[in-house]
Parts: sequence; C-alpha cells; structure tokens
Amino acid sequence: MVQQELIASLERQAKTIRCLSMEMIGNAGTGHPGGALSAAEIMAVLYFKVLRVDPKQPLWEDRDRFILSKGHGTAAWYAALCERGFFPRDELKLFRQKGGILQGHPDMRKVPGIDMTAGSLGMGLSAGLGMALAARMQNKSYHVYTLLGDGETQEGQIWEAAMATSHFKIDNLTAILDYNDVQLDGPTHQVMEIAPVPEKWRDFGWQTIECNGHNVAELLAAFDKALAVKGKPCIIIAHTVKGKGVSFMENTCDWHGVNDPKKLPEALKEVLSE
Ligand SMILES: Cc1ncc(C[n+]2csc(CCOP(=O)(O)OP(=O)(O)O)c2C)c(N)n1
Ligand SMILES: [Mg+2]
Repeated sequence: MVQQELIASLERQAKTIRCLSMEMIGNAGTGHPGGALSAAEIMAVLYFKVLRVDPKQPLWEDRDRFILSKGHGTAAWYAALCERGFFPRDELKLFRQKGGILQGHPDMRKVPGIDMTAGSLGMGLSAGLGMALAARMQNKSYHVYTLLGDGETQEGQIWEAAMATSHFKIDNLTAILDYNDVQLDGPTHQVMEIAPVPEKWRDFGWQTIECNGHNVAELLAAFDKALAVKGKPCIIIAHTVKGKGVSFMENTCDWHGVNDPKKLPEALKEVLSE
C-alpha cells in the first residue's frame, strides 16, 4: 500500500474506533469516553500497521505483545481488536454487561488478543518489562508495546519499571504515553505536574520521540524510529486531546467517566459526522 493510502485507511480505522467506542459506551450508559477517544489513532496504527498479531491464533507464541496499562481505555481497544478480527461485532453490544466478555477493564482470561489484565494503574510497564525479558531469554523476536496514561505516570511503580528497563538495556519494548494532560479529576499539570516529560524519561535512560498522537503519519514515523533504537528502551510521547472528536468531551476531566448518559447519543452523532 502506498503511504497516502495507508494513512487514509488508518484515519478511517481511527474514526471507526471512535464510533464503536461511543456506541459501546452509549449502549452501556457507562465507561470511560475521554481516554478512549484520545487513543483512537494510536490504536488504529498499532492494530492495522505495527503489531504482528494473528486473530486466528491469538496465543501464537511469536506475536507482538500489547498492554493497555491505562486499563480504563478499553472501549477503544475492544473496538480495534474487533475490527482486526479477534471477535465478532455482536460482542461489543455486551460491553460492560452481564454475560459478556468485555468488562470495563481488560481481562486476559476472557478476551482473545489480550495478554495482560489491567485497571489498577501503574502496573503495565512492569508487566511489559517481564515479557520483554522473557523474549530475550527464549531467543524470541517479538516486540512489546505498552500504552500509558499521563496521569498514570504519577505512580511510583512506573519509575521503578522505567529504571529497570533501561538497566537491562531492553530494546524490544516500546512505551507509548497518551499525553492528554488530563486525568480523572483535573488537568494533570494541576493535580501533580509530570513535566518535563521527555527530560525525565531521558534521565531514566530512555530514548524519547515526540509526536502528535492524532496525526497518523507522525505516529507511523514514530513507531518506525522506535523499532530502530538499539541498546535502550524507547518511549513515544504522543501529544493528544482527551475526548478528541466530541466537542463537549475535549480537554476536560468531566468526561473521564460518563458524566451524563443522556448526552451519549449526541457524542455518537458527532463522531459519525466527523
Ligand atoms: C492505582 C489506581 N489508582 C487510581 C485509579 C482510578 N483511576 C482510573 S483512571 C484514572 C486517571 C487516569 O488518568 P490518565 O492516566 O491521564 O488516563 P487518560 O487521561 O488517558 O484517561 C484514575 C485516577 C486506578 N484505576 N488505579
Ligand atoms: Mg490523561
């Protein structure tokens, strides 16, 4: 596929991910719209270009691993997994419902394509480091990707894992930071400032790459560059907008979780018409 076609198709996938996310959250009347919408392009690029996975063999031993460390962002992840063929669309209707496999937070025992359970923030990078070390010990060539929330990086465990990852010179793991500068209860810089972000990660021995997390071409270039880094881990700092695509959800913590279920049909209408 030529680059322009690839970009256009990934943009379409990101739109589908937004629409399915709003449909799922709308059906359930509950969920986390803000952090799902900010990760739509990241998910599209991962699942439709970057990750070597096979929906027909979800447990293929050489598959790349992906961990959604910000586990509340499941709506976007389930949408991507479904579109990639891991389970049928009907399953999405049971998001956050009894009898379905798609819980609010991801469960590796229930959902094909999910390698790590999450929801308690701060743990995904440590799990990813374990997987990356396992690949090294077993002479496997798979790559591990972990998506972190910016508020999540206030957790101490993230920095313990960051230090260990560079200590072990791990270069088969890429972290992605969904840097939307909003967390559950306010702007991240007000709740507890995490800046200067690239400097902090570099001080911990990481290579850093910054990009616009809603620009598919920039994300593609960032993932390419990250794979070329040798001898140390790399983090893609993706600048994003929480709630991206729904005017009344953008840049606010009010829609971290569902604020007013009655407004969800309007959110779906906005992403459909984008
Ligand atoms: C250890 C832990 N503490 C608190 C929470 C509650 N919680 C869920 S999401 C969230 C905010 C996360 O913000 P951020 O990482 O910036 O995610 P995003 O903006 O992408 O939604 C919090 C505090 C949690 N899930 N786990
Ligand atoms: Mg955030």
